[in-house]
Amino acid sequence: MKITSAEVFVGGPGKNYVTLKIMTDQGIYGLGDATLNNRETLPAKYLQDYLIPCLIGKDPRNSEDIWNFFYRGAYFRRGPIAMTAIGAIDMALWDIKGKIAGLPVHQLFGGKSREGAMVYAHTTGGDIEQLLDSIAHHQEQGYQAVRVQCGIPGMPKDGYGVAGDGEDANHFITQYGELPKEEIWDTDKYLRFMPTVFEKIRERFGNDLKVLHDVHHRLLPREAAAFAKELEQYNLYWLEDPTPAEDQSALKLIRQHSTIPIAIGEVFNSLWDCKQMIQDELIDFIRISATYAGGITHTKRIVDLAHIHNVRTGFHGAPSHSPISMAAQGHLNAWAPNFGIQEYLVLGTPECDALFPSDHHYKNGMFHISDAPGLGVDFDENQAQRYSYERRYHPVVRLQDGTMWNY
Ligand code: KDG
Ligand code: MG
Repeated sequence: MKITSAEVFVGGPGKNYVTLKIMTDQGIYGLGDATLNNRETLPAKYLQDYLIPCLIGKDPRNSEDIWNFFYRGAYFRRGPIAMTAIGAIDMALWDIKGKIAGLPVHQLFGGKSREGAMVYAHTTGGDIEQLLDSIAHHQEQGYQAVRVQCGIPGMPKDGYGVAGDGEDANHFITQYGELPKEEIWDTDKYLRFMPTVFEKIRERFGNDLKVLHDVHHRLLPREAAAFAKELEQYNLYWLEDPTPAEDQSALKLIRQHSTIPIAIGEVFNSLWDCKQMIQDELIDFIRISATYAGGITHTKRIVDLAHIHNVRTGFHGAPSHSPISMAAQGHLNAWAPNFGIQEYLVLGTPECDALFPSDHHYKNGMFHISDAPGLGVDFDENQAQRYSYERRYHPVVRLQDGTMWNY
């Protein structure tokens, strides 16, 4: 069996999905996702200019060797662009493998450990009342777990994770401006206000609701340690990215002062970015994604290491991941003995479903993976003709005096 060609498509309904299609001489094809949010053309170009020419003529069943050919074979290896591009190839090869076997991909690495995978949604409010309404609305839709982000009094209301009036909670992730929007951040106001939000949530919803919160890399280690200690009483499911992810030693200070579960890793691209924090058991949930961390082969390797160190999965699932990588993660979630939770924002607009037909579905707070062979997601090239690339940026963050801060 040989790979005969591969093509990259960029575009989608309101998003710049980067979709790879690998064709074989036996008519079977595989699909992968290389959507590096707000830098989408770069993995597309990396695939087209460097990786696809080497793929032609290779046996697609040798996914491990092909992964290492691209990883070890690149002298300047790792980084988000390369790992996202390699990841798309890897997903497509697992898709082909499953289709050859006539089996859904999770069967190829051990079958199902559970029927449905618990997911969490994003809830948001410009103030506490709006946030409580948003949580109640998601509970009605069956969610048992919600991420909560709230506007902070005295700070502009459109900060990270907070939808403006009448905006969808998912809007902020992908619908950014044509040039970076500037947000203002005030650590003291945030630290004073957020505990009151969790107090109100527990008063209104009790202790069963799983409550998650994303600090989005904004705090210094000492601030994060004090915040984590103060929040312990509200029994959070996790505190995400309390400090910038590249400083792994910062987590030690948080661990010394608090038992709050820590989730980190959505910006990581390889095992080497998180190996130390997993082995030292400085985190409770690993947030990598199949999209940004080299596809199924490499993500599974991270999950296996995490398993022996009591770290559970909590894969990144912002709406910038296409249904292809959400399916790749869905198969890992169905199998992983150390599954924790999956971030999932219902992507299912009619346009998105038409572009990526599949039988995977959300029901009552759970994601259910279908038994279709391979990844179980298709790609309609006729629909794809409707879309093209539109440049978008993440916002940037400044302190009130103008100093640049972490987005
Ligand atoms: O591309 C960046 C977004 O995916 C990120 O800001 C979303 O932090 C995020 C999350 O937890 O979903
Ligand atoms: Mg996050």
